[in-house]
Amino acid sequence: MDIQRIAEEIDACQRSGKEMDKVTISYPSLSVEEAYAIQKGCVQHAIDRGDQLTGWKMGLTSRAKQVSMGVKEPIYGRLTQSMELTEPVLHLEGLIHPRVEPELAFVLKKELGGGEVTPRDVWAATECVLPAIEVIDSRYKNFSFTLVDVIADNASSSKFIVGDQGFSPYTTAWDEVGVSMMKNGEVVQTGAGAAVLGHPVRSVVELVKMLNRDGISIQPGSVVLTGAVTDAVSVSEGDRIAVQFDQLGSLRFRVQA
Ligand code: 0L1
Ligand code: MG
Repeated sequence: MDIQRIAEEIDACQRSGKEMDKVTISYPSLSVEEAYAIQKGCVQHAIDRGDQLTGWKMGLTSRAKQVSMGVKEPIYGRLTQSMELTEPVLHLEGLIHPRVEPELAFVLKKELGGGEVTPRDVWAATECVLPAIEVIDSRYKNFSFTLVDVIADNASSSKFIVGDQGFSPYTTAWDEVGVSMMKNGEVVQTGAGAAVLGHPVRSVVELVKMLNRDGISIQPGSVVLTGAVTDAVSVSEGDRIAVQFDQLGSLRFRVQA
C-alpha cells in the first residue's frame, strides 16, 4: 500500500470538494495505524502549502456514535489555521455535504503529553474553554465510511469557529452546560456537555493518551475540539445557524455559496 499516494488523493479531494470512494474499497485490510499515517500525510501537504497545525479534534466521543460505528474509543483529527472561520460566514466552496455540531473547545497554555495524564493535569494546562461549532464534511460518497476510512480523512475535519470570549476552566461544570442549536430560527438539536465522554475534560485526557502512543504531545496554544454535544445537522446555502451555550452566550454564522 502506498500511504503517500492515498494521502495525496484524499488531500486533493479535501481541497477541491470532490467526492471519492472509501479507501477500504481498494485496501480492505487498512489498519488504524496506517489510517493515522495517511491522515498525517494529508495534513503535511497542507502545511507544505503554508498552512499551520493549530490543534486537534476528537470525534466519535458520544456513546451513540461509538455504538453506531461498533467502536469503543474515540478518534482524533488535526486542525489547521485555514480551517478556522474568522468571520461568521461558512462559504460552501470546497465543501461536499457539510454538517455542523456544537462543541466545547479547550485552549492549552502548557504542553500536555504522556500516557498517565489525569483530568487535573488537563485543568492545570488549560488556558480557557470556549464555545465552538465544528463543521464536519466527509470526502467519501454519501458520508459513508468505516472507522479507518474516516481516520484517514482527518476525522471528517473541515471548518470550525470558536467564540470570542474564553471562560475560566474552573468556574463552570462543563458537563452540565446545556446547548441548544437553531437552524433558521428553529431549535433542531439540544444536548449537554456530558454527551462528550461523560465530561469534555475526559476527551482531552483520551486525546493525550492516544497521541502519546504516536509519540506526540499537545503544544501550548493549541485548540482542542472535544467532540459533539449533539447530533450533527446538515447545512446548505442560505442557512443561519445559532448555538446557545447556557450562560456562556451564543455563537452563530450564516452559510453562503
Ligand atoms: O467530529 C466528529 O465527531 C466526526 C467524527 C467522524 C465521524 C463523522 O464524520 O460523523
Ligand atoms: Mg466534531
